[in-house]
Amino acid sequence: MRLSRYFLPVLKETPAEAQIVSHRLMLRAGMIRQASAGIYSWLPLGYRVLRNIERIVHEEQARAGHIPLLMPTLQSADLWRESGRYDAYGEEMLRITDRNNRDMLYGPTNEELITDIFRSHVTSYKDLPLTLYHIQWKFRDEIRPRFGVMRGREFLMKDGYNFDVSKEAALHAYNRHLVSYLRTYERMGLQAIPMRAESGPIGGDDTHEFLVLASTGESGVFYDSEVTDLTFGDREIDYDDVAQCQAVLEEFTSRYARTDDTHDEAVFHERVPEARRREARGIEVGQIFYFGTKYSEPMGAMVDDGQGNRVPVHMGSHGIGVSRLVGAIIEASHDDKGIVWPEGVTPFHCGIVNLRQGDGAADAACEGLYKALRAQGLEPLYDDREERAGAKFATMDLIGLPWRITVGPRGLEKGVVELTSRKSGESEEMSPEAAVARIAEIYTGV
Ligand code: 5CA
Repeated sequence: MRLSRYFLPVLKETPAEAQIVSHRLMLRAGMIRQASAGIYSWLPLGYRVLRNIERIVHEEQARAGHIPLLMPTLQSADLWRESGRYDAYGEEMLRITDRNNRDMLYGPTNEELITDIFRSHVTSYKDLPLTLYHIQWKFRDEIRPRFGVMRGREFLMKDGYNFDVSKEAALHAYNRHLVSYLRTYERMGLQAIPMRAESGPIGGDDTHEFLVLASTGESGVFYDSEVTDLTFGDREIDYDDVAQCQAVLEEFTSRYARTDDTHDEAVFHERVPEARRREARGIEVGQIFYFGTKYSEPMGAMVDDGQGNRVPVHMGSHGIGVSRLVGAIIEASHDDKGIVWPEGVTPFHCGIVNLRQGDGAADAACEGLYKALRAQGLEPLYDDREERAGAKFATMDLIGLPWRITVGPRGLEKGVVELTSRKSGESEEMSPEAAVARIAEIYTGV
């Protein structure tokens, strides 16, 4: 993309309404624009990051054997009356009446709708196990929408639902989700720690939240510092292997790590030596639940269990805060100049800064780099504007592309351009061909 033809409305001033750094940077970098309280338009740069997060989520769900579909945002109130949640959900639910006076709602979550799909089509244990998921907008009329996309009213969520014949099988689905989430967040450059949590309006006893440690997080967390040493890495997982998934769950959840809802000071002191006790704040970027037959029983989602009985299916639901993640990644990765995107989610793979737009050699070198990078399947952002070098650098630093190639007449006389890491700030001179090769190599396997 050439910046002169792009739509990147960066702000010079720091917006006064934004209280936390990710919100400020998202506004300044022209990623989002508030449409009304807690509701945002995703401008082109922000939309690219959102799509990258979705892509990683889809890829990791496919790896775990989960099947994508798409349910609507608007739902019929009648389904929610069947589960008993229509009245119970309270003020957070946006209730709508259509022209025929039918009660509708903008879905805050989809347990009822997916259970209705399931019960209409599946009747036998032979069709199980089954996990269906979608990535769709949700609406929760939060009392205090704040921090930009972190606590929105309209927000994008990946929500998945498993259907299993027994509790045992459903707990494997729970473990499988935990494992696949660890991999998903790591690909986004995040450490998200599974912590024992409260299930709230979704229900059930087994639940973990995934938290990214950040001082601006809305959740209080208490944990054994050893949990921060764990990494998932590129281990091979067979998602059908019950013992392997269970072992990963145990590895990542056996140490004390709880949100303030479930924290127990006495247990914390008993289980964790003082030097390893940590109290901090975290951003909840996902949550997994096992709630058994809470929805299948009242809604009649039954299967033949192979022994002549019709039994309600065991279910769980599993969510990832897709739009919240954009903010969470920025909270975890920025400096005083702007965003520092992890390679997995960056909106463009690298920037090209032309220090002397209009200079024949500099223009030709930039064009050459631009084409060569694209030929490698990479998307560079080429700053081809007639701007001062300082302004171009400031924009690149603000929008946080992990790599920048700087091209100027002086370097070109020596046959070199400069490759700079946004994270370390270190630069290296090399030929344009070497810069392209280096960037292509960096993104192999990301
Ligand atoms: N049905 C279940 C799992 S699919 C569910 O709704 N879970 S949830 O309530 O925990 O939401 C899943 C994730 O969505 C949360 O972990 C959080 O990351 C994100 N989320 C929840 N509320 C908001 C909000 N108001 N703004 C942005 N993201 C949110």
